[in-house]
Amino acid sequence: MTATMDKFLRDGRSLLLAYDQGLEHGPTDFNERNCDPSFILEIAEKGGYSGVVLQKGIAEKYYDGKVPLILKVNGKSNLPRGEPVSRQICSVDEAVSLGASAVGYTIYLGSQFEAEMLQEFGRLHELAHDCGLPVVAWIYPRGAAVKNDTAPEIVAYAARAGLEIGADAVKIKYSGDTASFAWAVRNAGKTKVYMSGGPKAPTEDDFLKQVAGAMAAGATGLAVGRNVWQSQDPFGISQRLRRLVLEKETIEAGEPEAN
Ligand code: FBP
Repeated sequence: MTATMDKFLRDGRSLLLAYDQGLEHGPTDFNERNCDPSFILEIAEKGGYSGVVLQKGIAEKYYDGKVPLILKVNGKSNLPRGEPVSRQICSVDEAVSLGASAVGYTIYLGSQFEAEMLQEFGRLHELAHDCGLPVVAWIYPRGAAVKNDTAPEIVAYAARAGLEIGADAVKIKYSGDTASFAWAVRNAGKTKVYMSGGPKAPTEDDFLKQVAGAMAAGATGLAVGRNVWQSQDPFGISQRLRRLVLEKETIEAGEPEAN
């Protein structure tokens, strides 16, 4: 069976709000306001997001069905040292019962444990598609073999790997400029490409220029977390992102430092 990202697309574009950082990074990312999952779901709904990304514990206790859910089914903390590996911690059946419209899985391409993650992804892909759920691959080249995870050839490799392994959408880091990101998008073929937000940019305009660069390169959209819910005005920046991504407004694409 095949599965599509259609539920997350509006006129070919999509804006996702990511909130799995509590596991990936810990509460160091949070403040009094954004550590509350209900606040994030409010941003997702009122901000007009196409989807929200949660781990299963948050989905189980807080998800209200107002915005389509991408359930992250693997994850890890940032405490272990050494080569990164992220294993599956939630089944496709659980994702379905939690109301997910897609599942997400992170692969650290280039890690010593790449083979384990690729194999697990293969099985997940089969089971998810059997249930009609699309699969979003977070492909983050990482580990001792990867010197620069935002180098254009590495970002393009991540995009291509997404297509090769059957991802319906791939989430990759920005490569720093429109031309090199366009090459990554080209290599992803029919796999949808989402730019990953990254740590909070020095200014909102810096971030928006980066997003504009990714959209000009042909990306489907953006999967963003910290640049929205760490903002002083999460609803304001959501509105600017919505215009840029979903309403196809154009601003000059800048070339800030890649994250
Ligand atoms: P951000 O916009 O906050 O970077 O979120 C995107 C994301 O992919 C999250 O889904 C994930 O938790 C995080 O980045 C992982 O960041 P990293 O592994 O680069 O520290």
